[in-house]
Amino acid sequence: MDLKDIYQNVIDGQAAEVEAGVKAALAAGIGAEEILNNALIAAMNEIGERFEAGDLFVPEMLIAARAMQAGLKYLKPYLAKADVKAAGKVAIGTVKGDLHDIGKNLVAMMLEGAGFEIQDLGVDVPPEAFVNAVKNGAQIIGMSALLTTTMASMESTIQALKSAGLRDKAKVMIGGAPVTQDYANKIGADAFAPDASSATRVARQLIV
Ligand code: B1M
Repeated sequence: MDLKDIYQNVIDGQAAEVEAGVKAALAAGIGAEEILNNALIAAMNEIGERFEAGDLFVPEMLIAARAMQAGLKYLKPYLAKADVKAAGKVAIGTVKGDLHDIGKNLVAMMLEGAGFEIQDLGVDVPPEAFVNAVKNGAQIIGMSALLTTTMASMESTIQALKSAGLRDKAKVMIGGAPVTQDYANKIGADAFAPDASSATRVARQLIV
């Protein structure tokens, strides 16, 4: 099994084959970073491009993301050993009062696939938890909301960061079905991303 097979199995959402492929590639002496960049991340980039082009949809994206995660899970200890530098540290959560987590999980998976270190704060996350994450070194706060009624918690979180004197310590990225660029501008977020693959691109820009 070579990197092309792993790549194709991620695209096809074959989690067990991806894990087996990663193990075989490591056993064959291929470096963890090479497997990560040239097979797992490359495949997720293609998935993201196809999603943005409307050639595939959320279910395929989720299945591919899970397959990628299966490989990533096995690769993680090797990456730690190889001391691969994380692209940045992101604390992500669905805001207070909101229990929708499919989109948030997808964004977290895509960011992790792109090399970011992820702290997943879960759902129903109060502003103080985001503030604590920044105190603990998060460079990006990612907030997801699916309900028009919970979007206001994004603004409360930004206010809480300001009150704690931490607003300049982290970038704030927001998203979720009812969230827009206009809303991001209105509440003073640093960025909005409409979907998981653009979230990866936006996060990379925020870290530079
Ligand atoms: Co609910 N729900 N739901 N729901 N639910 C919606 C959101 C709703 C639009 C349905 C409807 O009425 N048509 C509606 C909201 C209406 C509104 O506010 N205007 C709604 C409602 C009303 C509710 C309840 C209040 C229902 C009730 O109990 N009466 C309740 C609320 C519970 C709560 O949160 N407190 C509720 C509950 C639930 C379930 C638990 C049953 C379930 C959630 C299961 C789960 O998440 N584990 C659920 C579901 C599944 C949905 C729908 C059907 C699908 C949401 C979803 O997962 N989409 C949804 C209707 C719909 O959207 N068609 C609906 C797929 C997901 C991949 O997309 O989350 O948009 P999305 O994420 C995208 C982008 O938005 C973006 O990237 C993702 C991938 O491309 N993105 C980010 C998301 N977060 C991001 C963060 C970023 C960047 C990009 O940066 C950090």
